[in-house]
Amino acid sequence: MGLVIKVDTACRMKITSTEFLKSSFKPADWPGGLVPEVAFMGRSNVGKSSLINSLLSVRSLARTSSTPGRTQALNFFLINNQFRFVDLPGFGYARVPKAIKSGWGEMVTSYLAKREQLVLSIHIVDSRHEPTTLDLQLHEWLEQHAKSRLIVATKSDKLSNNELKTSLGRVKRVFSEDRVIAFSARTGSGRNEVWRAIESAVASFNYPKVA
Ligand SMILES: Nc1nc2c(ncn2[C@@H]2O[C@H](COP(=O)(O)OP(=O)(O)O)[C@@H](O)[C@H]2O)c(=O)[nH]1
Ligand SMILES: [Mg+2]
Repeated sequence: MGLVIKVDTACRMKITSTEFLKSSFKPADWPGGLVPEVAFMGRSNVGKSSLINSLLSVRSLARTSSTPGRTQALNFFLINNQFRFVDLPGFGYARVPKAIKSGWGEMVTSYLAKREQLVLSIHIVDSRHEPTTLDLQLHEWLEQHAKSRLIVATKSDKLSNNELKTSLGRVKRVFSEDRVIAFSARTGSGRNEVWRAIESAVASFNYPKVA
């Protein structure tokens, strides 16, 4: 199956359709079909839903995933009938009981480790704060498992240019990464750059040959 991704000259992804597919609590519930997937992860309240909504130019599609009972699930969205966004549960939220916290690891790790059509893991951090221990653990895991990954430092509008520069330098240093994209859901800054990364990850997916 060929894949055509329409972008305008500014390389802004043209969203023709977005559809909430389902919330899944176990691997048997993950949607079928070898459709490339981009997963979004980060600690609770980091701005994950706002990033997804901004990318999709909707006000509250990703809110679906914050309705009670769904915050611990993997939430799947189909975009342009061509690829999926997967909203992973936020981690490290203090009010979440320990049992659920460790459940995050198990369910998400199993998704990240086993999902063959996962083409990009977008790890969201807050540009104002030092990455947490859980952020470092997640990053290390993705690196060790050779997962394509992208770090997005969000809420960049809350910092001055100088502060942002310092912060991005720190994030790169802490994660030993060359690339961190600064993003703001408020101004849309960084949005096209995130889309370009998603676009090339999705385009890299090799559909299995159909006999
Ligand atoms: N100023 C600013 N606030 C943001 C940004 N992204 C998220 N927020 C705010 O941060 C809070 C948490 O955002 P949300 O997207 O729900 O985080 P999630 O828990 O990771 O899904 C909300 O009050 C958002 O309005 C951003 O880029 N800039
Ligand atoms: Mg959310």
